[in-house]
Amino acid sequence: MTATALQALIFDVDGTLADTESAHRAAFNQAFAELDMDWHWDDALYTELLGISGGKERIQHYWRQAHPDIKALNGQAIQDTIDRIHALKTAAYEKAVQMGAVALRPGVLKLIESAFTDGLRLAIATTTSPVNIAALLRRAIGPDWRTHFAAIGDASTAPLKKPHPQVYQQMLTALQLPAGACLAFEDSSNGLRAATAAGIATVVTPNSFTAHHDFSGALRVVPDLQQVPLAQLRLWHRAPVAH
Ligand code: XBP
Ligand code: MG
Repeated sequence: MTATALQALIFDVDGTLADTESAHRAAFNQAFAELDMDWHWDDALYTELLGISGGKERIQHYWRQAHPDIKALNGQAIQDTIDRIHALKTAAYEKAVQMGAVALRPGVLKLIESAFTDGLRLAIATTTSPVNIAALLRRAIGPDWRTHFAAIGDASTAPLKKPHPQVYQQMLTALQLPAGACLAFEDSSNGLRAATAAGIATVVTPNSFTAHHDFSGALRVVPDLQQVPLAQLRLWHRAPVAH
């Protein structure tokens, strides 16, 4: 039985708030094409590459895998190229989201609004870039989307990417709450490991890219948040039974 009452919900973004990875993959491929690179990430390869959190880290990992001769190049030239690819990718992704390419997953908006109305504090703990969060939530919630979130942790605040717990630890500090007063929502094993390493009980909603991941240690694994009202979350939080 958890002694601390539930006071905050901490949401991952990609794959949790919305099924974004197909749009991310398309944006990566668009950036490669814009730079006349003979790279193309299909679904199967991208599913594998999602084992690496962070777009820039994913590009570097693939570059090393696909072109071992990368070692001969100087580090700065590599980083400059990765930064350029990622900047083009982020611009393409932001545009796609603004055009409606991505929608919130079932039950997410209802939970955000009922939790906010009920006085729970909301936070975001993601690996992605701030511009991607803004594009998604501005379209899904509206221009005042930020007022719903007491704290936001992302690539600009947490350079140590999931499964490192840094971004979740930052949110606990920002919320000034113990891990026991929070619940996290994730879609991937990297995300689950990051949240649980920060001591936060985690509800997992897998998606087509992460259904094969190991979710041992999750508080609950559910197909989506549609059938998960706030009252149910409070019950799970009060009586945690690890999955
Ligand atoms: C998942 C990620 C991100 C995205 C791409 O983020 O690993 O890197 O795949 O976004 P989350 P960037 O923690 O929200 O699940 O290219 O901006 O990194
Ligand atoms: Mg995710």
